[in-house]
Amino acid sequence: MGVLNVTPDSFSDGGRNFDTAQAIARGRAMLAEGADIIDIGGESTRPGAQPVPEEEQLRRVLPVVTAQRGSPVSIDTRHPRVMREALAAGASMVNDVEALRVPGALEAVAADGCAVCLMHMRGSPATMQHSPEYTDVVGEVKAFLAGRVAACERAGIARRRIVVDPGFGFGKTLAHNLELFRRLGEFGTLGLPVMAGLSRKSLLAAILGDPVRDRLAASVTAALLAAQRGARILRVHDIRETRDALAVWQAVGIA
Ligand code: HH2
Repeated sequence: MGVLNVTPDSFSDGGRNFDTAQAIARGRAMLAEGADIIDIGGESTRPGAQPVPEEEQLRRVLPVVTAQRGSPVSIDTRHPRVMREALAAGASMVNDVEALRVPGALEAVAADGCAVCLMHMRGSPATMQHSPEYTDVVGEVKAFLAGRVAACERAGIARRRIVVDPGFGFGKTLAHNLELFRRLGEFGTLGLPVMAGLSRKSLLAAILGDPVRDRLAASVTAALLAAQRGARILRVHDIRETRDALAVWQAVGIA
């Protein structure tokens, strides 16, 4: 899954694809590089980010979603109206960092036949990195996701439409992120495909001990390790490099 943030302030590609024509070109380039899905977002959810009004999100994302019609497009939003309008414009997946907890989100997804990614986040982007605490991070994140899957099923969203994501960097310390990463395979017991988003995240900078250093090699390594731990969808900025790493792994095999 290729990340396409049509935002001025996303932590990694903010500003680069804020222009509509630029965003459309980047989406096409990612497909050409081998992305299977383009994940289009109009609101940064980086730590400390403030919400973007729905009207402004729609202005940012709708022309880009419409232009990618015919290719698999996911809309990265927690706002039900943005979900509905992006689905009407041709998106076939909703990727929600709030796991459809905003009132009206379950109904927006249930009314469509789209796929959905339910992600775990503790708190909100504005506050999530203020000393998050867990007694058993893997158990708590899994229980949260299982609860959201049950809520989806009650709302009429079939399990076959659902993907789950532990939400790396969303209300977690480095130790929490590493524990989740090490034990990512345990999410397989939920019986649903797992998505992992580690690309260029600050947890990689923390591992490297350098906040400004390029995170490409670390991101590709993280994607490969996530795939080896069973992740079925990798949410990444660098498509070609990630594809190359996966190709080598797949050619060698897992034996
Ligand atoms: N991470 C980000 C945004 N959406 N969705 C899922 N399912 N999983 C993730 O890990 C995830 C996500 C944050 O990354 P990015 O979109 O690159 O930055 P920003 O939120 O600043 O736009």
